[in-house]
Amino acid sequence: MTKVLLTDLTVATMDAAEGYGLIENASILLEAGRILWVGPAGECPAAHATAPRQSLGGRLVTPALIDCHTHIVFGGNRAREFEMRLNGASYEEVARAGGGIVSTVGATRETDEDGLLAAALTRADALIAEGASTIEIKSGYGLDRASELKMLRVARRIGQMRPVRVRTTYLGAHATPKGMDRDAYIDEVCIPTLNAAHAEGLVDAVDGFCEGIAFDTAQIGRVFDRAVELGLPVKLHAEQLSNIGGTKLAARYGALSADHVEYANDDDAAALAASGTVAVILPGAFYTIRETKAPPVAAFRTHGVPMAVATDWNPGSSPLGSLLLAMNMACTLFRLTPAEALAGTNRNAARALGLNDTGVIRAGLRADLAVWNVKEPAELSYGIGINPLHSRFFSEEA
Ligand code: DI6
Ligand code: FE
Repeated sequence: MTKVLLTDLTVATMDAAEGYGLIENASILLEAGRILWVGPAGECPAAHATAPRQSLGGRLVTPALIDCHTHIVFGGNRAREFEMRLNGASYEEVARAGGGIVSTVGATRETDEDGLLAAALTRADALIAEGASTIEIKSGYGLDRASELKMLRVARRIGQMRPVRVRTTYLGAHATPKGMDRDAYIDEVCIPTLNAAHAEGLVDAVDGFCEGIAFDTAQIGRVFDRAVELGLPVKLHAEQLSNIGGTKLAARYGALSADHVEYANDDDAAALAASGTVAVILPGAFYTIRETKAPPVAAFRTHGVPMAVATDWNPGSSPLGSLLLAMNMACTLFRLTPAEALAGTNRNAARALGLNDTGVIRAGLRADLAVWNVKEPAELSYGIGINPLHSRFFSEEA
């Protein structure tokens, strides 16, 4: 990309500890996929004044959005199960009909790589259409070596086929395959599969589901120990349905993020603050499972825990394909401010993925920008089911 001076815009740089870092009548100079300069139009250095200009017609520019927690590679869907439950079926009846996470594992194992890719691309496209430049994608519906590797390969291919950066997360410790013992699964399948996936260069981070219905802290700890040996960062689904110590475990391992965290307490928030771990808020799952315990947002603020917001897009607990709607829900359900919700889908989402070159508009960082047909940043969280994206700039640079 040659030099271009974006003019006639308002920018929310998000390059501030609080608020939007708003500059009205701003200009942004881009070159070769990088931000060269940003500031008030009147202060643009003379050396840049001759660069080709592109007027943005008074629109708002923010960092491009980042969905830092998704499970968008999966086979089938669970609409039937949703319908059965609303027609009065009990949990047992749904399970007997093959519902729940095992049904997605079955469908994911049965679908070949191209089939999984075609479905996942439509989901990635929906996120891109709302201004996303970076998407995290987890495995975790394969639960055997071949199927977990297949999911991660599909995730990598999305990043090659679309103008979007994909960060892959190995979530082998998501559930136990039918008929297998949890400890045996962790030691004989999950960890060996992590080794294989890492050897193929398919893993950017390692995640787990720490919950009574999934894995305890000792089991997750064994997976994390291997991640540390491989030099991979960790993150954790923690305290979603109960408090069993996942958040403190994540903090002990210096995790990039602890996700869900509805049942986290004040001590957990202090631990996250001390380890610099991001709390990822996932209102789509809270809404879908009709949870009533909200995450401890006030404690996160008091202790200075950075908060991110993501879709958790998955076929079971969060079939939510809109990051803008996740922002709205974070505000309405959890009382995040619109500035916190926006930081949650750019600056803090980048941090939850260990990325320090995107998520903020600052000289030297990637030219990942979203241009919106709105006047003020609060409109992005305020609308429900409205997509005001005008255009997007994506830094192709490796
Ligand atoms: N937490 C969740 O809410 C989902 N996974 C997880 O770790 C549930 C996934 C599913 O039901 O398919
Ligand atoms: Fe999740």
